Formats: sequence, C-alpha cells, structure tokens
Amino acid sequence: MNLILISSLFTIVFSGNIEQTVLRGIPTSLLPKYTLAKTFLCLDGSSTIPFEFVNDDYCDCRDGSDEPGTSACPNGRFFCENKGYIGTIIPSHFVGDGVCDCCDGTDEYETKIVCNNTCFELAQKTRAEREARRALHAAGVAKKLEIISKSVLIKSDREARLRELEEGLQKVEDELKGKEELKQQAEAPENEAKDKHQKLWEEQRAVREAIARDNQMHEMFAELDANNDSLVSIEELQKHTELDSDHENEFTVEEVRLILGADSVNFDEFNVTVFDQISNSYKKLSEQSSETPVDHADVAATTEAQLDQIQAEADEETSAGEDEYEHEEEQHDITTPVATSLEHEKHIHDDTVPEYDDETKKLIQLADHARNEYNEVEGRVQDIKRQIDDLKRQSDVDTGPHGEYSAFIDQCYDYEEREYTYRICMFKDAKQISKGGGSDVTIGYWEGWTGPENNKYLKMKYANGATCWNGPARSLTVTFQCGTEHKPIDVREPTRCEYSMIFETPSACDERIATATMHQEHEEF
Ligand code: MAN
Repeated sequence: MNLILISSLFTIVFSGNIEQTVLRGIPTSLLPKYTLAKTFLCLDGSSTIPFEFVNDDYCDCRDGSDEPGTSACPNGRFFCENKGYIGTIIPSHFVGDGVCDCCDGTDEYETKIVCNNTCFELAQKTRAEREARRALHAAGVAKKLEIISKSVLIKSDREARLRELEEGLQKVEDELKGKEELKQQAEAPENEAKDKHQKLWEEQRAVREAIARDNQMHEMFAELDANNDSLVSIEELQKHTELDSDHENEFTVEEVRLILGADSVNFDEFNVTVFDQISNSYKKLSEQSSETPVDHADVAATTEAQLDQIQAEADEETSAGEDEYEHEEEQHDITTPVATSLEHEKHIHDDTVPEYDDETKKLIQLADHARNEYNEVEGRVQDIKRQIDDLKRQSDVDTGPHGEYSAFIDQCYDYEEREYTYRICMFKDAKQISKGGGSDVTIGYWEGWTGPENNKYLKMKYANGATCWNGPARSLTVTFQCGTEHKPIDVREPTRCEYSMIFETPSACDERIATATMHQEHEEF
C-alpha cells in the first residue's frame, strides 16, 4: 500500500519542476520519509518543519536531512541515482560545486557545467572487471578442487603409509633387540681379551721402564766409578760439571757433596739418593769430550744379575696369562742384553700398543660383525622413525577445512626484491636473504592462521624471527589472494621489522565469486 503511494507520488513529483526539486537527492530507501505532506520530521527526529522547507536551500534540520538536494547543510548527504549503474551517496556540499561527482550528472543540476552521463560506460567497465575476476576465480577454483581431491588421496595414502611404517617399526625394533643381545654377547669376551691385552702391555711397559732405568743407572755408576772401587766419590762426580746447578761458578766440593750426601756412595746408595737427582742432566764424559767411551759389554755384565731380579719380580706380578706374556717378551725383546742409554730411551718412549694376538683378533672380528649388524638395523629404525615423524608433522598441519592449502606442505617460494630475496617455506619459516652477501635473516617461524573469524585462512603469520637491533623480533604476515599459480607477488616492510607478503594461490579462490552470474550482478546495478 505504502509502495504504491510512494510510486504515485514519485510520478507526480517528476511531472513538474517544483516536485523534482523537492525530492532531489533522496535515496529510494528514504523516500517514504519524504511524503508530500504539510510537515517534515527531520530524520534524526530533532524537529518538525513545514514540508516546503525541504530542499529550499536553507538548512533547518540538525542532521541536514531537510536539504539532501542542495549544498545548504554542511552535513547533508546527496543521493545520485546513477541509473544503469550503482546509486551512490555523496556529501551534499558537492552539489553544484562545478565538479561532476555523480555519473548521471545530477549533482550539477543547477550549474552551467555539462556533465555527461557516464553511468553506462562505468557499468560496462565494472561488469568487465567483475567478469575477469569471476573468470580468475573460476580458473582458480578448478585448480583448488584438484588440490582438494589430491589432498584427500594424499591424506589416505599418508595414513596407510603411517600404519605400515608403525607396524614395520615394531618388527625392526624387535630385530634390533636381538641384534643388541648378540652384540653384547660378542663384546663381553672381546672387552675381556682387550683388557687383558692392555694390562699385559702396561705391565710389560712398566718392566721395560724399570729395566731401562736400571740399565741407565748401572751404566752411569760404572762410568762414574772411574777407579772401579765400587764407589762414586766426590772427585769422580766433580768431573761432571753439567751437574752444577748454578753453571756459572766452579762445581765445588761442597756442591758435589750435597748431591752425594756423603764423601762417596756405593751402588745401593747411588740408587736410592743420587740417580734421580742427576739422571736428567747427566752426560757421559765421552759425550762431553773425546774421552774413551764406556764399555757396554762391561755394563751389561755388571747389571745382568739385577735385570734378572727385576724380570723375576715382573713375572710374579703377571702370574695370569703367562703364555701370552712369554710371547710378548719375545716380541719386545725384553731379555736381550743391556742396550745403550739411547736404545733404552727409545724403548721407554715406545708407546705403541703391540698387535693383538690371533685369539683376540678373532674376538674383535666377531664383535665388529655383531656391531655392524646392530648398526645396520639401528639405522633402519632411525630411518623409519624419521619417516613417521615427517608424516605425523605433515598430518598435523592445518591445511584448511578441505585441505585447500595442502599443496604448500614442504614447499618454499621466493620473492625477488631489489635488495633481498624473501623465501617463505610454508608452515615452517621465512627468510630475508641479502643479495649483497651475508648470512640469511630469519624473519619468522610458522605460528598459525590469523585471518578474521569469518575468513581464518586469508592470512598466516610467521613470528619470533631474528630480533632487530633495538626493536622487536622480526615477523611476517602473509595475505592470500586468488591466483592461478602459487606465488608471492609483493613483500613490504610497512613497520620496521614487521614484514607483509601478498601471496597468490588457487587455494584462496572463492566458489561464490566463480559462480556469480551476470544476472546477479545486474541486480546490483
Ligand atoms: C636489516 C633488514 C631490514 C630491517 C633492519 C632493521 O637491514 O632486516 O629489513 O629493517 O635490518 O635494523
């Protein structure tokens, strides 16, 4: 009833200039408020005015609602009908300002400005843009549907593979347990044999060192005891000026006596109190001058009895494994006659552990084999675990309600900018790579989807990147828009260390836009 009344009023109004002026600039939806009556109630309800005050170029209502078609009210709003296009509302002070604001030119009805009606062209342009957008979304949606159907397959494949791997893992872990037992069984005798070998070696070395020390001492004593009275006297030792600790002055009798602890020492006293004091600095006289060298055969004869004694002691200590010991003795020539000091030195410092005996070698070989088998199976266990972790990580990623974003899994994309390459590895991290060299800067680690409540998958965020000097930790927000390929199309840093990326992808294309018909769009015009 009301609508009929409005439409008939509208017809009346448009039949004459006065009426046309009265209802100018009023949006269709508000026309019922402007019924041709005696009075007009300002739209904010603040006052009632005679109807002839509407559009009389004088502002009466506080909200400017009495002057929609003139520029009288600073806060008035003028409705451009824009037939064939979209009706728009402009501030009413644009009316009659000499600038064409409405595509139908109605805002300049009372000026001399000629406004061409551009509504048709605008409608055509907008329609073309909408059609291009629709076509883009349609192409994108086709790709998105492919991604979704692939994602369903990938998901079920992944689940099947996960089950398979988990079952396999159980079996391989059982196998590993078996291999571990075998390894332990093989390593126990191996370690025992190696320990035995090591112990023998250390004992032999200790014996060798003792013999060497003894030889050296006998040799030294024999050389010092120049008159062969089985004593080393002050005069005999005094010849060895290299033993003088202050070097500068004479090697005095007092200094020598201090070393000997007496006027002379026999071999036992020499052994207990003198040898260790002088052995490091002592030099044979023959090495210092061209005196007759010491007769080593004599030295050997003198010390032979003592060596036998040391050897006997060592034999006692190594009662276990005597066979091997004898074998080693042969190998290392421990019982050979006294060698020169130089040779003894060589023996003392010869720290190379001798080769293992055949039995130990065999045990090592068996243990190596058991270890290799264990390591091989352990490698397989680790490999399966890694695969399981990867698959679980992939299934945990939120790829959208239908898996639209599943094509992003484990994918990285680059955006080249003048100074940097920005690399985003989806659901993982984002980097800023300087083209001038230097190390990459992480600008964020995957945090989650951060679009608005009604469109959560519109944006994603990467946070907690490298901290800026005196600033925040870097972060990146990615905004998705429909495109036929997956690619970043823009990266900016609108606020220091806060980056934003626009990323095109079919996954962001919208079925509703893709299927909007031209008819629906007409209705919007
Ligand atoms: C580097 C880059 C820039 C950032 C500054 C902050 O130069 O990571 O993007 O703004 O550091 O100091």
